[in-house]
Amino acid sequence: MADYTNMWESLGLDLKSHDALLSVLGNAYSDIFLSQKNRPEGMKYFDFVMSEVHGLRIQEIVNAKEQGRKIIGSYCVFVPEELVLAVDGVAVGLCAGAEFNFEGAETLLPRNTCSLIKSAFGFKLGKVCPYLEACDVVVGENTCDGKKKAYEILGPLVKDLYIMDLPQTKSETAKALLKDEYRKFITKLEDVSGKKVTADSLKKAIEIVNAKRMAVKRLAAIRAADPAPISGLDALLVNQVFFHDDPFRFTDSVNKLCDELELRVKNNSGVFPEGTTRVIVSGCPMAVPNWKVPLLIESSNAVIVGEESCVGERGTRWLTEVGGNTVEEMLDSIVDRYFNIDCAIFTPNPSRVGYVKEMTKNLHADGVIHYSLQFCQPYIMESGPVESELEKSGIPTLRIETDYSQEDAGQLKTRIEAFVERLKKK
Ligand code: BJ8
Repeated sequence: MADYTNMWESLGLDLKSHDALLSVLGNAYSDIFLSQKNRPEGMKYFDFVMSEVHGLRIQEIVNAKEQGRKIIGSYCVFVPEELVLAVDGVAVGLCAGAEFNFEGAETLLPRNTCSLIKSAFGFKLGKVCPYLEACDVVVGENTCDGKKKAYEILGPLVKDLYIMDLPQTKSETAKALLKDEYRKFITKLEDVSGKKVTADSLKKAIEIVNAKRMAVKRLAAIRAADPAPISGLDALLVNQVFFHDDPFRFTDSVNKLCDELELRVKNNSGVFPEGTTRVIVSGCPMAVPNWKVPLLIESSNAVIVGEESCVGERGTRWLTEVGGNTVEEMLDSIVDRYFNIDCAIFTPNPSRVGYVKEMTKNLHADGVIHYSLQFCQPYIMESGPVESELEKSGIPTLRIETDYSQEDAGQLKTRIEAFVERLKKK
């Protein structure tokens, strides 16, 4: 990586802590990803992205800022990238997946807060996230209670925190609320950028984001093959990079990867032997660099063939209809698209378990591992009913609850291995 010290300094990063973080990350990446056997050639692009995730990509974002484009950060897949692109903004995902500076985070947050929220605060207080520091606006969405209340504390720490309210049910009134919130968000984006959302700019933005989603949907479908042409770890990485990369380059790279994988499928070649136990992971999102559980699964003689998660199919499986001619009509399509998202903050939320079943069938999975972060009430609460419903349908399910530390890795590995054994005997 080139020397980006001046850029990091100008963003206000704490260089010493940032160096320490990058070195831990770099080592973890080599150990976890580069040591995998028979990886697709197309993963080289993603290796490069990861090696430059705080370098070249940030340089591009800083250049975009200098050209007057606004950088809009968010923590949730309910914040429509289409609207950001429609004012020529740059959308970046800010969810944090590493245990960094939790002591600092716990000076502001209760200890019993999920790791994802603590990590976001740890990164902010430790000044190590160049994405967050480059943001002109950070969008905080009212989803779970943890995030909702944490944004009240985050507000004074960032330049411009914009709160987006979100519904918690799937009623018609709830849908109207979502539309109203997206309308207000358009006004906010127009104010900060000085640009108008037009029918033309919105249509183009919808097409860009749809193309990105179609590429990852294509990748998701290829994973139905046995032998698995790509590891779950690599596929997760692609889904994580989705939130950071330039959309055009990302789409192009995923499609190239898919061309290669389709060829692998044709030649019956894969990363794990044919007949390897196949699992779906369902639950809380795994933000980069949260690779702990997938690594444990894939080092226990199983392969992950799908993620029912916001960093996975829950975040990408719906496209936005491209039919309308006016901003209003297109906004309706955007609302229709986002209102489908079956996050556990909704009550009731039956479509989620229905989709896990569908994924299990389509991807020929042997079982489901339900992943919840400790203190994440929505997903932990939902995990019981999800497990019973899946087991009732003959789908073996393992529920795990964990955090970002490595303390429980041994215990989790034992449980995962026992579950994989159970699946083999099916
Ligand atoms: S749409 S899943 S990205 S809210 S893990 S912070 S839920 S306590 S992340 Fe999410 Fe949007 Fe829903 Fe998806 Fe709260 Fe749970 Fe923590 Fe979570």
